[in-house]
Amino acid sequence: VASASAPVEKSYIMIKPDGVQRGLVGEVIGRFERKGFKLVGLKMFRCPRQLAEEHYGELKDRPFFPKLVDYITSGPVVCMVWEGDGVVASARKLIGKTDPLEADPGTIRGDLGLHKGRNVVHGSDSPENGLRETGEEELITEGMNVSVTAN
Ligand code: RTP
Ligand code: MG
Repeated sequence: VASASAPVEKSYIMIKPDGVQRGLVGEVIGRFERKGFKLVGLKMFRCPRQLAEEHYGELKDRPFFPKLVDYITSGPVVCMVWEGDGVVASARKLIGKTDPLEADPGTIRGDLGLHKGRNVVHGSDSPENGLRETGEEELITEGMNVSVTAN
């Protein structure tokens, strides 16, 4: 029996600077909406260097790390939190393999990208990292059932 206080699974999805610059924000959001996950947070911002270094901290010893941080901080990103059972693994499937040339057609990277270092979108790689990357303070989890009919 699941505990009533177990947190709902969340994935942090970030449209990277190349995705924003190329006008792919609507395309990416639309894919997650159509899949049926619940959007509980959304903002556009310029990622500070220190936050980018923390976000990709597991990769800090890799040779491409400085370029990765330069790129993520090079322009605005659109950050989202999507919620639902299985959202982390499903989002990784929707996004596709890291290298867009290897990503299957039908995935975001497979359909929309060319370069490993410009691969349109980030998605959390585990439910634990999903919770770590999303935090709680800016999420909207209530009030989604309001009628859209006026009066
Ligand atoms: P992300 O975290 O951005 O969703 O990407 P990922 O899980 O598919 O891949 P990850 O291993 O976490 O790497 C993070 C980002 O680093 C860049 N990268 N470059 N030159 C290279 O060999 C290389 N490997 C990774 C990619 O932009 C990747 O998305
Ligand atoms: Mg990753």
